[in-house]
Amino acid sequence: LSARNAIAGAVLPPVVIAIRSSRRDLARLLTRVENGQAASELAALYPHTGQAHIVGVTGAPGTGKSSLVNALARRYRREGRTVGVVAVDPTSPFTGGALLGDRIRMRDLSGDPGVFIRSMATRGSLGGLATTTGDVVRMLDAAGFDVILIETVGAGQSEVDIARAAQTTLVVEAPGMGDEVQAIKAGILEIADILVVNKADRPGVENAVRALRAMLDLGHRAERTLHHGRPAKFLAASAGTLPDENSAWQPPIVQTIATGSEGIPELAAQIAAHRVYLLESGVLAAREQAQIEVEIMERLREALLARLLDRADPAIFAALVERVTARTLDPASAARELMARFGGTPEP
Ligand SMILES: Nc1nc2c(ncn2[C@@H]2O[C@H](COP(=O)(O)OP(=O)(O)OP(=O)(O)O)[C@@H](O)[C@H]2O)c(=O)[nH]1
Ligand SMILES: [Mg+2]
Repeated sequence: LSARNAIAGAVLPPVVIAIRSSRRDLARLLTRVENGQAASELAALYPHTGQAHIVGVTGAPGTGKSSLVNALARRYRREGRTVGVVAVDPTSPFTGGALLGDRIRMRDLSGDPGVFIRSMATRGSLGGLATTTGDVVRMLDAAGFDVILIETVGAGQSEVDIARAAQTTLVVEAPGMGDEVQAIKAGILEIADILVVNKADRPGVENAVRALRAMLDLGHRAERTLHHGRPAKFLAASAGTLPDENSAWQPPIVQTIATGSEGIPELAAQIAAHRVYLLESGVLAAREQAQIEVEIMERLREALLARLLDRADPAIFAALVERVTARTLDPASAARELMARFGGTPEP
């Protein structure tokens, strides 16, 4: 941290100095981020982000994500790298809702000034969980952590959205849980840069690895793009800039025993290799551009909707709902009418 402070010393905004020198300031600011009250601080620190390797860890409940995060964090610390952890799921050990054993394991990390653990306070936070998680990650990035690990329970679109904040995404499976099928359903194989078969000490590991390999061969990654939420007009602006990721990076399958730290060096090596690939191929820059486009669009959508609803007359809205319910008006026409009445003129 001090090295980075020295390099940019003269131009560091106060907020960056604060979060790099005081964990209490960092914690306090993160709470404000979660409450949607830190727009100016986020703006000030944004130029000082972009240094950390952001690693997402997702997978079905109980597959060993927290144990893996713990094992990886300890390994990075031994290498002298600092680690930020963001746990998004409320049942995660980091939130205290966990088994005692998990909390004891976390203790050796939480006393270490080179590790900062943050659990996301609530679902449905202002501006959406994915957006808030992204802002929390940015703040940890600006705070100077070398690696940021984001743990989420992989189940649906929101996890996919959160994974967009990550540069390298690990999808964690465990033998004998039927997770392979789960993964297809949720589409999370599509977001996997590295597949981890944890609990390799349990029976059925070979089957799990074989099933995953078969699925990878079937080309479940074909859909990996980030056009979600990008209108065609703007999509065209960056079309063709995304390299063909599927041919260039084949997601490795790494077997681990998180509780015994086995396979962790191999996993860390694959994570590092993916980082090198991202940088050298230009995929990192291309993905980031795509992510930024999506984020701006989403924030714009939110802002426009908020502005319109702010102006709209609740009585008129209620009347429209009634007409749609009575089948005298269709929903699209109702939305158009609201748009025509309240969305037309820009604010002075
Ligand atoms: N046998 C074995 N047990 C493991 C391994 N990794 C984790 N566990 C155990 O599996 C249980 C769940 O581990 P967690 O790390 O909490 O899993 P998680 O995916 O974070 O769980 P959620 O956050 O609740 O979804 C704990 O009891 C761990 O001790 C492993 O490699 N082998
Ligand atoms: Mg967990």
